This record gives sequence, C-alpha cells and structure tokens, in this order.
Amino acid sequence: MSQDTIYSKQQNVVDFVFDENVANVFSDMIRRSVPGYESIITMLGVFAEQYVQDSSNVYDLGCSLGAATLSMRSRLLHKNCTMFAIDNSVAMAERCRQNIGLQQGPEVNVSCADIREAKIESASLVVLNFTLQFLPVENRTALLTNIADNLLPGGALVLSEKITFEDAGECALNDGLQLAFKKANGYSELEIAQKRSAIENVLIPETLGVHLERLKSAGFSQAQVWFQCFNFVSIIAIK
Ligand code: GEK
Repeated sequence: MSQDTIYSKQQNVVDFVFDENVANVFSDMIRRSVPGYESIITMLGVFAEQYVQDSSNVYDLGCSLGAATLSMRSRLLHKNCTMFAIDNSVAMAERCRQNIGLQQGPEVNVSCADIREAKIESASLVVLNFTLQFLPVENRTALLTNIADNLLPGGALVLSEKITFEDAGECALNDGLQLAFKKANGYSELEIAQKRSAIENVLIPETLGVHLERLKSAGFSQAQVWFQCFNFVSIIAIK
C-alpha cells in the first residue's frame, strides 16, 4: 500500500479530485483519515450475509478501489447474485477492476459511470460508503429515491457519511477528535490544513437529522445509525 504524501509539501491547493495520484494512495489515505473505515468495511460483509437475496443485485456506488465490494463478496451466502461496482473516476474504476480480478467469487460488473445515472434494479443491498457526500446536495434525494424504488422487499441501503452538527460545540468537539485521529496516523499540520482546504468545496457534509429525514422522504420506512465514530456515521435504511 503506497503512503499518502499528496499534501506533505507546501503547494497551491486546488479542489480535490479522484485522479491517478489519489487512486495510487487511496487505501492508505482513507484508512488514516476516516475513523472506523476498516470496521465499516468488515461489517459490510455481515450486512451482505444478512440482506443479499438469491438471484438479486448488489450495488457498491462510488466503489473507489472496491474494498466494500470485496468485503461483501467474501461473505455472500447466495452465489448467483450479480454485483455492480460503479465509480466515475477512471483511475479508481481501473484499479477496482484489477483488485476484483485478483479474487474468486460471484460476478462483479465494474463500470466507470456517474451513480446519478445508475440503473438500479432488483437490488437486495445497496452501499453508499462515503460517496453521497460528494454529490451536489440537490441531487441526493433523487439518487436515494431511485435506490428505494428499486430495492426488493427486505432489501437494505447502507449509507456512510461524514456529518456536521447544528451545535457549534458538538461540531468543534468532533472535528477536533478527527484531527487528533489524523495526527495520530502521522499526518502533519500542513498536510491536514492543505487537505482540508482542497476538500472544502467538494465534500459537503450534512447533519444526521437531514440524512434521516431525506431517507424517510425517499421512501425508506426505517433508518438508524448502526455505527458512529466522531463525525463519521453509517446508517442502515430499510424500505
Ligand atoms: C470505499 N466507497 O472504499 N458517480 C460515481 N462515483 C462518484 C461520484 C459520482 N457522481 N462522485 C464521487 N464518486 C469507497 C470510498 S470515496 C470516499 C468512497 C472518500 C466517487 C469518487 O470517485 C470516489 O472514488 C468515491 O466516490 C468516494 O468504501 O474519498 O472519502
């Protein structure tokens, strides 16, 4: 796994993009930046065991290098389902295809495409693992409605997001803890500051309340947080 040193040198910071440089170091970057990432990836295997149905489809939307897909695939009880891993970054989709090819298992259809255009059908499990936060806010309800409309009875959505808080104190507390987590993982003050300004206009976090309300209005009857570490949450939503 290559180490993320993208923001280690002083630079003119531009908006963050998921390009070749990021794809090269992504595994290291996300593990050192998102508290709980590895636990969530492991648990996605448990969700797959619990929710994936016979002859159904499984979607990993914003799949990056395919970590979520691989975790789910390793624990599928029904081998005759089809998995779809979608990412609109060419570099990510290419590497994802290579990573998936290294392991045996049910068919995975990897595509380089915009998840806002995704055709979702007969889905028993859909995963948005830290991806919705990168869509323009005005596009989020339509995607969740598309997912809810095309989930099979008994199907589920797992939505993981960085969140913000209405209360300024709560916001500062959780931001501070994430900062401490990044420092503990070897990121310098300069790296943290430069990454923060690169991502500022690209990753738009919302409050947990906004997410839960949106899930309800998109057609999910039940939505609850199953994981939280500081300002990162994962929600399970059932139709
Ligand atoms: C993981 N889920 O390792 N269409 C398709 N892909 C998109 C779009 C879009 N409109 N917008 C962003 N992406 C992964 C981690 S990373 C999270 C997901 C992070 C893709 C983008 O190219 C990137 O690969 C991914 O969403 C977000 O479990 O970097 O914090």
